[in-house]
Amino acid sequence: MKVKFILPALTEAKSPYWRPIKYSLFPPLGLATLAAYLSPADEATLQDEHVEEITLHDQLDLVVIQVYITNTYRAYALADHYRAKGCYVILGGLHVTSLPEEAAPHADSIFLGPGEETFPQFLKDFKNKCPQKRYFSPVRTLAGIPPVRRDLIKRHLYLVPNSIVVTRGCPHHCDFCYKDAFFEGGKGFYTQLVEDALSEIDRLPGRHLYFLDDHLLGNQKFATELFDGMRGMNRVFQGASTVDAILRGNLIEKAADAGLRSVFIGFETLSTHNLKASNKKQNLGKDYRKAIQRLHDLGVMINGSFVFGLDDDDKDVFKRTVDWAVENGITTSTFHILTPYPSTKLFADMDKAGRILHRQWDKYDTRQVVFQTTRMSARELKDGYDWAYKEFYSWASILKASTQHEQVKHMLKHFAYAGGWKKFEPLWNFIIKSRQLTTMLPLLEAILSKVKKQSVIQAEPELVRTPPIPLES
Ligand code: B12
Ligand code: SF4
Repeated sequence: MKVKFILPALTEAKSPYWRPIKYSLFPPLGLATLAAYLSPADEATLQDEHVEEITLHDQLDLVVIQVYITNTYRAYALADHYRAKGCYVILGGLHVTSLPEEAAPHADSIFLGPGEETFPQFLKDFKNKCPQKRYFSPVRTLAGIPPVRRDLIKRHLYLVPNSIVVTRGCPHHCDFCYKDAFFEGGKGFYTQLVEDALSEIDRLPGRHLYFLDDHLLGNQKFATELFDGMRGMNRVFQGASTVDAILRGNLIEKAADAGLRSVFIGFETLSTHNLKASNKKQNLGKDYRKAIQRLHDLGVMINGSFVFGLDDDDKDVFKRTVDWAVENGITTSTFHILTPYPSTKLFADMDKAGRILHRQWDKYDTRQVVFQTTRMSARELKDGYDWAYKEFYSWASILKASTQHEQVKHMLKHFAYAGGWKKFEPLWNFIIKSRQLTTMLPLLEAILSKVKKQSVIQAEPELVRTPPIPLES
């Protein structure tokens, strides 16, 4: 059987905001995960429209398309194209799960939620010529999943070919997050077996890993065993956590020992009212500064995530937030305009209150205002968001934030990392176009080298001037 897996381009990849470096970061891990369920006799290809052109003239038995909110229209167009040619087309992923009725007319079968149970079931049904129209599985486990088909990933097209997920979901329930909608009807947080996760890590070449898990430290027992197992594997890695997990016990020390060098943290807002209103309970009453200090002491850089436009935000929120991030030595920041994804509690509440301005999903990219604001106008929100990015990534701010660290090496790394991410766009474009991305990997690994507490005098000589990889900025 001939099968093609497609990650359609987010429409934005063609807009003036398009940043080649951002879309050449990670390969389509979800699709490579699904491809592992094919039989050895099947012929599989995987195409990621962010980094290559989709071949449209091929004749296939099965076309598997992943739909995110921002690539929805492109995904539907590709699905319609292949169905018109007589190929069997299946659609799944976050947006299909949120709005199955919208997706169904574009597919032969649709899939709700994670695919580890439903996709192999579908393959059996398909081979027996009795595929269902809709698949949903309340069973959620990662025990015994086959190894991700990394052979289908064109590694040379990505800066971070070694992206990995060892858990699914998150233990928390923030109102604006995709998570509860996607995992509805089954477990919302579960992990791989530690041995399987360690084996997958072992199979990955090089040193650098990027864990794309929503909350790598979310299950204390699993994370402890994972980090213990990773000690001595000589890895450097990046991942995401919450403030409370960083403050709890000694897990973060174990993570740093295992090679954690930069962490994505959802601070989201400095307002207690906003935290309460968003059900972001795990941040409530938590000492952000203490968590930051702990990470800095461990030499771990921070990518802070912030949301603008929550109901308690006024026009001063942008300056307040940027000043705070700079003063606290946050290395990179990811700012978002609040975006109500369909099927979230936030969307339901806003829809009920008549605050959803439109349903053009390609504009739901966290850079545009799609809802009725309260304490400032939509224009003020958009301008403030743009200003925050500009201000945070000005050389003056980067310099000021870098000098908040105690160790010289940490200061230099911070400066190189933040500057490299936002200030050398043309250079990145050149590197991507000339297909040289993989040559940057050793530099990335070097910049993520360990900062030792005493290293004020002994800064390691291999410090380089390169790439940062904040997830969503
Ligand atoms: C990596 C990533 C990216 C990467 C690239 C994506 C890639 N190469 O896969 C980059 C950095 C480019 C990116 C960009 C953006 N992203 Co993003 N990203 C992620 C992230 C962190 C991980 C994705 C991943 O690999 N997951 C792990 C794999 C195993 O899971 P999966 O992909 O979901 O696949 C599983 C299932 O969905 C299912 N499945 C998927 N497709 C199909 C198809 C079929 C047929 C079947 C059967 C099953 C199936 O099976 C898989 C195995 O279970 C997710 C968060 C998350 N936890 O998923 C956000 C996430 C997907 N991103 C999101 C958003 C909003 C964005 C941005 C708009 C944000 C921004 N402001 O920058 C931009 C897009 C900008 C634009 N141009 O429009 C949202 C999407 C919300 C939604 N409802 O669609 C998420 C959920 C983050 C969040 N918490 O809100 N992102
Ligand atoms: S902590 Fe992060 S991943 Fe978990 S529910 Fe909240 S926003 Fe989503």
